Amino acid sequence: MHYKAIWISDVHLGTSGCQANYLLDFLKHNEADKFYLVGDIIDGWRLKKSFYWPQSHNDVVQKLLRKARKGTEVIYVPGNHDESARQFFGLSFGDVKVVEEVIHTTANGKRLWVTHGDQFDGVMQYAKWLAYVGDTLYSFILHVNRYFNMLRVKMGLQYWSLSQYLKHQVKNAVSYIADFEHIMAREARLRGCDGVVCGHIHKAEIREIDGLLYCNDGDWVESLTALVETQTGELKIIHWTQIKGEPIVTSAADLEPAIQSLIEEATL
Ligand SMILES: [Mn+2]
Repeated sequence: MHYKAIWISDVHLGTSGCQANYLLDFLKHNEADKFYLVGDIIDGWRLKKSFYWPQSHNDVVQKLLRKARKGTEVIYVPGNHDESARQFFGLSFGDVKVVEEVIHTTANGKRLWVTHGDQFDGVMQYAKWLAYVGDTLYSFILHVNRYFNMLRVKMGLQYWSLSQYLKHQVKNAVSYIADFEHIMAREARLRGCDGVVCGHIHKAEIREIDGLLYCNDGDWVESLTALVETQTGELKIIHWTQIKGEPIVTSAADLEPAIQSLIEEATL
């Protein structure tokens, strides 16, 4: 599919929670005039603690750079987990532009403010240590989630996010998300925009808040989602929870080669 624009964020390359193979498949099947990377693409926090960089994560980077070389406008808006990229605002790497924030105008003239969103997250701003503790617990849940889904694949079932399920069960998380969404909408209005596109909280969403359009492109560790703008200016959330043409895996031994061949196919 060829879109006017695609937004993805919270890929967290460099962590075992990152669902790189699903993202590779998404990148292979989808093109855009403008491709926005809305932060937390590479997880510098976790890479500092322990180095984890499998081939599939490298392939994601290569695939994005290749898109940029072949004429897609790739715009990188760093987040808090890749905040070290924030020193490069205004610069370009390969053909990828690094910016603090950017305004996207849709086909029907709507102005959308594009930013990661952590700057407006109360927990992040006032207690960084709390965010770190949360991060460790969160990594653990993602770890469980990954094995859980490997089992589901083996049983021929579709991807299902344990961490998203747990989050939705927690009342505090719900009010936290609602607060965040309202703050982002308010900030977009202050900037004279019609809406906002952000990431950060790993919850894909398109909805109107106080007359403003709130869009969140989700993530690639839990929900496997992207936000897209169609040629007619319609905004949609794409859930990429199946790897297309994925062979039916019958035993654990088959799993590795299956994924390997998928990667090879994706990097051609
Ligand atoms: Mn973030």
